[in-house]
Amino acid sequence: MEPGEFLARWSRACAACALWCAALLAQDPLTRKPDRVVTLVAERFTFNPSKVTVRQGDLVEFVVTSDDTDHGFRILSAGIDAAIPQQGKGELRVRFLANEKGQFVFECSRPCGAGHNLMRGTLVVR
Ligand SMILES: [Cu+2]
Repeated sequence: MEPGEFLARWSRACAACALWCAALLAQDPLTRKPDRVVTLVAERFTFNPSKVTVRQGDLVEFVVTSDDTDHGFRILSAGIDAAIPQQGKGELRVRFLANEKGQFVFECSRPCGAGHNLMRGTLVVR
């Protein structure tokens, strides 16, 4: 093989690889733009709204803030469990890929008082 042809082959291969990497990044749930951004407010002892409906296939980003103390945001079936900082200390952003249709429970996962066990909502994927 001529040196020039060798270089040309390699540069074509590199260009293909770069395109492939860009395509992968665009699909990656960590880097791609969400289809839905859902804002939730947590306060003793509710989430507002407490029912969220999304479409199957959506990449959903939850943006959760607290109106009082520390809370948690858990979707057990999705392996999500993260802390919601207390009021004024920022927000939680967490992503959920709605692969499966159905109803899922989201709930508080940090003991926050007498009604903690009742602090839950429903995520509907349809
Ligand atoms: Cu709680």
